[in-house]
Amino acid sequence: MNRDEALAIVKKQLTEHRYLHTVGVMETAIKLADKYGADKKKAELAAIFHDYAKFRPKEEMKEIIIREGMPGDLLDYNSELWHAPVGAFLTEKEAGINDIEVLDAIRYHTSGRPGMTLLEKIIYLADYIEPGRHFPGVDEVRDLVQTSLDIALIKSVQNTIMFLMKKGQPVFPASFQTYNDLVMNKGD
Ligand code: DGI
Ligand code: FE
Ligand code: FE
Repeated sequence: MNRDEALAIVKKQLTEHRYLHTVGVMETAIKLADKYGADKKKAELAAIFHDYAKFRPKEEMKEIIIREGMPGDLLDYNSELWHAPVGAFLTEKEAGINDIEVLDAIRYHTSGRPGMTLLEKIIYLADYIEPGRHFPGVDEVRDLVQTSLDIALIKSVQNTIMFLMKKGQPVFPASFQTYNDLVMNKGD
């Protein structure tokens, strides 16, 4: 599937604002793939579809999570987490994309996971730093990504967890596991 076909499919699923975010993630992901030696076409496709399920009704997402045997603890946490695994499922089912690397990058774009692949790291970070993002700490991560993908990723996962904790919100265990895995394996 080429870029324009993919963009046309997701455009129908998204608001204008979320579509512009998606284009920002796509452009950022391609640049990161180029810089860090990942497959640029896979980065492009994963970025385009990463928020595919963002506006599905909660009941539909819940039903898919149960029916498809996705991790049960997802339902105990913020429903904002659901669009990532459900998005991977629907991207395969509705758009016919079956590249597991692309689908996993969509699946883990919100929480991350221990042992993230290069492509998963790129999509997580591109989602965090695309030009339309404006929140405290984003410029620091934009700077860090110029020198180290992993250091930038640790910072972004840390910021996300700290943001949730400051608001007194629960943190999904996979987010903590991602953080621990990155910090314990960063190799210095
Ligand atoms: O879909 P986007 O807005 O582009 O970004 P995203 O997929 O990273 O989703 C961010 C949302 O997910 C945000 O509202 C915070 C929430 N979130 C991310 N990690 C966790 C989380 N919520 C909980 N409860 N726990 C997490 O670990
Ligand atoms: Fe998302
Ligand atoms: Fe996003």
